[in-house]
Amino acid sequence: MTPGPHPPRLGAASTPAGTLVHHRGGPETGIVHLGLGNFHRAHQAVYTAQALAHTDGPWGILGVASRSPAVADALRAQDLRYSVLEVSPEGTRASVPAVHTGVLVAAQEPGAVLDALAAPATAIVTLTVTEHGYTFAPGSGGLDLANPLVRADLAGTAPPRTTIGLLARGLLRRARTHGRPVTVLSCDNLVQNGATTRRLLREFAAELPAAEGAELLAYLDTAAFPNSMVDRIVPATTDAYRATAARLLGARDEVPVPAEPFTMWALEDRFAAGRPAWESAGAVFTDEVDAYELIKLRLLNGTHSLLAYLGALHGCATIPEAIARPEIAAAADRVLRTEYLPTVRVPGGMDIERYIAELSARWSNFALGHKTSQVGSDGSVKLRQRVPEPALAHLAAGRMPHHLALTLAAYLCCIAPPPGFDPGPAAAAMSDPARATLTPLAGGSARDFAAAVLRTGLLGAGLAEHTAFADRVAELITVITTHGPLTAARETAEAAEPDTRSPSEDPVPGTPSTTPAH
Ligand code: CS2
Repeated sequence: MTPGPHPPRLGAASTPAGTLVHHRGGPETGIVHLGLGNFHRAHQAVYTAQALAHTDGPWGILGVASRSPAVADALRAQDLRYSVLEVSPEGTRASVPAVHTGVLVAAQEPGAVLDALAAPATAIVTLTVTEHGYTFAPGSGGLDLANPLVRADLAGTAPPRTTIGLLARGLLRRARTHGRPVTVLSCDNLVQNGATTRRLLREFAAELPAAEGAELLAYLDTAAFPNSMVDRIVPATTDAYRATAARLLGARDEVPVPAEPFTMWALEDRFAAGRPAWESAGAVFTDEVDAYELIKLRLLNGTHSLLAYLGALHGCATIPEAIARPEIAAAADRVLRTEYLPTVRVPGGMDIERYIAELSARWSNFALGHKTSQVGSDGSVKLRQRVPEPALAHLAAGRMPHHLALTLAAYLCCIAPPPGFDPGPAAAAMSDPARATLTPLAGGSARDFAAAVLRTGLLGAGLAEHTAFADRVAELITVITTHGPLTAARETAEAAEPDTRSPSEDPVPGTPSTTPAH
């Protein structure tokens, strides 16, 4: 479609019919979603729209942005419409899920958000608030009771500002008004995301005054917290994507969401009050979510982190640029196959070789141009989910996980560069809540730096005891800062054992063995 010089704003009247995923206007609201970012709008919203196209139901989504009003304002100006741009080397296609029934900004309208969470018609509360949004205490994985925002939410004298506080207060209100059960479905990249959300809410309840805490705990026992694995690479929107949306829609969309064609969702079928027919949109309901989760968190996300940090240090703005460097591609392949793969179990029916082949193709999507700075951001919370357990498993088996050490070394060179080392613009553009804590540690020798970082508990407690691992991280920091990331990648490959065994012949003790692909 060719837009005129001034295409109209996208809205109900200007949405090209062929782009609508489903055609039923205004489904009732059954889902309240916290986190109105791009990932939700290209993943769960699309599955829900497709499910509605297949089977009608009260599954409209009320989308809640945390603080920034930008997306909510744009959606309000567009009759809650936006486009998903599926970007591949073959071209781009646009679709309009049209599944949202309202939008709110929690920081501006906390009362309305609490009302929505407590509404009897709300059957599911979904979350995409990023790893950072769960207010974990650094290192421990528990709720950060030292965080002033968490403390304020516990005091309850002002409207809640953290996700856990908001959820706790909303669920408490449910308990007090009608007590109907609800499902809380985390769609973030956390190990056991459902169980983790439940645990954090229980920790919050335990800090409340006794009667209130008991009331919340009793209600939580009636709620469901299925675990889920979510997967779709979704970059940030740029003006170039806005121009593409205008070209494809003949209408101006201020908040289009670019996404790769691949999409995957595996979840436990434990819902307290019904759910959309997401399976009709390709979601996999399975009892093996744990296995899917670890495969995703390690093979995809863990390797992604290494690509982002090495790539950024080499001056690559995007992941496809990074993986086009043979040294970086080789490091990614080695960390994936020899250090992550032996620590996961492949669920029945999953073709792991195909999954791995797809990963390389997905990372090489130049048309999508996923930024290294985006993947590299919030590493202090992301790496905790990806690196320590596999590293500890290898160390316990008497093997040095050289490429996991390289991941950490490259991360540190990006976020807390040793004095005199310039990691480049992509690294500088990475945001990370731990920058302020880590930067002062980088002043001394690389050895002291790596050991001090592990002692912060950033990667959990276990790794700090492994001085050999800290020393390996330190050596690689030195190689990166003196000879660059490509030399570090080459040296890591040389130091690592040759990649001759199949992981199924040599599982890491204590982890389930990799079963052959089906
Ligand atoms: C990425 C993920 O930013 C990151 O850390 O690894 O956002 C990744 O793109 C998604 O999990 C893909 O599903």
